[in-house]
Amino acid sequence: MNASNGLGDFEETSNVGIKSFFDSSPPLKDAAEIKKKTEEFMQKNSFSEKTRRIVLVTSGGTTVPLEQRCVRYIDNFSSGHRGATSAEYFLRAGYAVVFLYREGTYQPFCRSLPNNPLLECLEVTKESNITVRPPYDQTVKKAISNSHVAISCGTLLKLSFTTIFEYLQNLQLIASSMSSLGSRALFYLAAAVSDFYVPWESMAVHKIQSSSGPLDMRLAQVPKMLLVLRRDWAPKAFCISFKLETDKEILLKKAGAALEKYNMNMVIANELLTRKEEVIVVTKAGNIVVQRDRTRADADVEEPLINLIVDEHSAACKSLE
Ligand code: 9Z3
Repeated sequence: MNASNGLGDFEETSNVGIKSFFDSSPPLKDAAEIKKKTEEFMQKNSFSEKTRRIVLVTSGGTTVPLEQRCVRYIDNFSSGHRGATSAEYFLRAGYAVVFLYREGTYQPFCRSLPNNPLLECLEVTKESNITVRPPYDQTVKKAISNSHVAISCGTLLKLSFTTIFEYLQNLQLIASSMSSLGSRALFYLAAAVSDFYVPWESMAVHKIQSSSGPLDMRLAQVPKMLLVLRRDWAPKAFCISFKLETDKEILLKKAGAALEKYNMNMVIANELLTRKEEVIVVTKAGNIVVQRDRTRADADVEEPLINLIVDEHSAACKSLE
């Protein structure tokens, strides 16, 4: 549902549109618990022995339910690979990471596990013990220990979403608790966010019946939250958004327009088919092409990308000191 994000499209960015989006959204389940966890995480990484920079990495696509008791929904393409990989490199660079991910998508440190790790990696021995089956033993050990270390040290907080309502409510909540961090906060918004949705109050409660004939449905525009994020929720933070297109011709034009319009520090432009090979970092100072190291089969484009971002974020923090 990102396809119609045309440059000239009408976009609902007024405070009224944003307020009415949140007022009419179904309440976020466990909001109090999420707020508590997020605030504890900010505290821990701000006032413990080591003050860290903190990044929110969003990952995966949002869904748009068509029924309140949802049987059908519209989805946004994103496997979560970009977000999960980037989270790993941010952790390596010493950041504390809030990983806001779509339920069921890739997780940090688990990218090289097979699709069904429980059944494919484990086996039951003759003595009825469970062991890791070769050749997965090293991969599984590394995934478990890296992930457990990051969570138990308090440098990785994982929160999940499925719908556009959950995603935006989480974003607002996390951004508000990151606003006190000033320039130490970094937003890396790689999630693929729906542009259109069915407002909760106009949504069918029960499963839509096919016997009623062809479905005619009007979708409302999701208010653009990047402006409010920048202006109200976390004005001093370093903000990076992504622009995904399938047509190379319009990609850079649209990324440049988003940079200006939402006053982002960077927009990362990527094309669907080449997104794991190359991205273009669009900034006010110019564009930088970032490619993965093709001499190494397992090299990620996120490795040079996160190095570049960390340098730029450091420079921005210094200039504000
Ligand atoms: C991206 O462009 C991500 O890089 C991908 C990553 C979704 C392509 P995967 O998860 O893919 O590794 O499979 N994310 C942002 C896409 C998006 O919805 N951007 C909006 C837009 O293009 C702006 S928020 O209008």
